[in-house]
Amino acid sequence: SELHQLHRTAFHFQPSKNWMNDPNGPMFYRGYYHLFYQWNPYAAVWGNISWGHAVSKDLVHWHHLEVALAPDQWYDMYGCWSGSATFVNDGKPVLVYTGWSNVPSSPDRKVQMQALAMPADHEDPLLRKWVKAPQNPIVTAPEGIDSNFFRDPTTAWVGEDGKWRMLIGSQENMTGLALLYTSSDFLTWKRGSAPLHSVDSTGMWECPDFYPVPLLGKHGLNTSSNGKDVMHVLKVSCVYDYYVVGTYVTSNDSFTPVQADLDAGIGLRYDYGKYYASKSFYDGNKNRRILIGWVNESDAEKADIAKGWASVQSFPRMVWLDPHTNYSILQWPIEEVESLRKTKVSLESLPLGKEAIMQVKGIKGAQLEIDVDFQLPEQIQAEAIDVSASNVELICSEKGASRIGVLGPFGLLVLASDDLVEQTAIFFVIVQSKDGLKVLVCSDQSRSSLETNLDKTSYGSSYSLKGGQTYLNLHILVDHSVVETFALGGRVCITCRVYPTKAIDQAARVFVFNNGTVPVLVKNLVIWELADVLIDTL
Ligand code: DQQ
Repeated sequence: SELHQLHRTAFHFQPSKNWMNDPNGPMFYRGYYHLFYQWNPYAAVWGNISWGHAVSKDLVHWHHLEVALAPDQWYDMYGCWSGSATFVNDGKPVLVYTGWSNVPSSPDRKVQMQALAMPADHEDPLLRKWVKAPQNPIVTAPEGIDSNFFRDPTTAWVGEDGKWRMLIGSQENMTGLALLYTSSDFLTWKRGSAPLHSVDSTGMWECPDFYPVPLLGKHGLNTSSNGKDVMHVLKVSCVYDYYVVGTYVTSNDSFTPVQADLDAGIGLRYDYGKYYASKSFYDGNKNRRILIGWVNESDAEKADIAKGWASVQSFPRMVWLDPHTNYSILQWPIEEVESLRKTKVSLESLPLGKEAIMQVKGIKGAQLEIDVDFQLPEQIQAEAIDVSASNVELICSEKGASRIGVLGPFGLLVLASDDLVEQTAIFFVIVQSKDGLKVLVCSDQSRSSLETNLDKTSYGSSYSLKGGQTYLNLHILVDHSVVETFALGGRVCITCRVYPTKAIDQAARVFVFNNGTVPVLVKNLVIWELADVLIDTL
């Protein structure tokens, strides 16, 4: 229906139609960014998985190309699953992906194995045609590993000995595994003597990602970089995208998390909302590391079929190590978003007393970038609420945006109708937890749409309130049915999907509110309307 098409995004990447999931093989090559993605060319549900392909000069304006990999070989006949790009031999790109097939000897048993593809013509900057290696499959499941749990090869990197290394996601007796493989020629791969990392009871590790970040600075590093000023990030996807920062010693391929209690699969998350199977790449064009993640729908499958499409990719984010810790990363929308900015409104020093709510005038629509600083009062008064990683989401929903609190809830309502019956609330609450003062960051979707049959789960996370911290920042991208929140300078990210029926397009409004009894101040607020990005086909 027409309403459904209004939920299509304006500047988040989408295929022309049908189902999409994981981003695959992102890279910058000869002037173009390439994005591949898990795509069903024939329906708006998962299946027939091929690698869709698009290129861009700026990671914002995309052009669709023909399918790069289709399930047309015996070893990938049921699907070309996730994988990564690596530059080999003088910067020539190759793709390694997972083929889903069956074993010729027992046709009912599905298996996963890794396959290699090369550009038909690496002089073509668009890399339009890909050729699968005659040697495929290049890696099959080793002894003791279930071939149903053997997938999603990472970008490869070179170790001290000059050999290539890559990770493959797996599990053994519910222990999540990042299996290490080494090679001299990219065709023959040998299993390392131990996995690079594993964590008990975390289940299958899908889509591992492993990359270096500088100890200091925001710049990106080539995936093979290492040294004393370098830390490594390991991300795995198991229900959510979890990451852990550690030190990686290439001489013995040991990876040691700096904080054992924040280990992969149990600790920090890239995003506390809808965000999965993400992948990063080193952007040699702008010397930074970029992260892209799959943002699934929150509506029912039959709604996806009706609208003819499902899923978007997150807006590309830059990632770097938080200079205040050595165990967490920061994320921020890439600066290219600025090229989309149109009308701007801003305001300063707006006091918000108890139960204050105010519409931000002069701006409307469902395509916005918002930046706001809330100033905290000198005297912090906090409700006694004990928050932990396991209860924070529940607290965000039980203590939603409309409740009267003490210092918070205060924040923004986006995609709000004039009468406020529809609204998506992004807000803060200051709480006194057993382990100190915390800021709750919540994304409350409970009133986001009058439509039922949607998953309106609230999302959230918490962060320790530092002594001397005087303001709290929210940076938000709103794009019709996606709201991506970067809170506290990119320390906490939350992405959600919402499907308003009234607060659509030009009828969508923004409000600031404070439902705490303690007054807060909007120190400054800036909102830009963002332009459409037309994704064409080359
Ligand atoms: N999606 C792919 C798999 C991967 C999963 C299949 C993660 O390769 O493990 O479409 O979403």
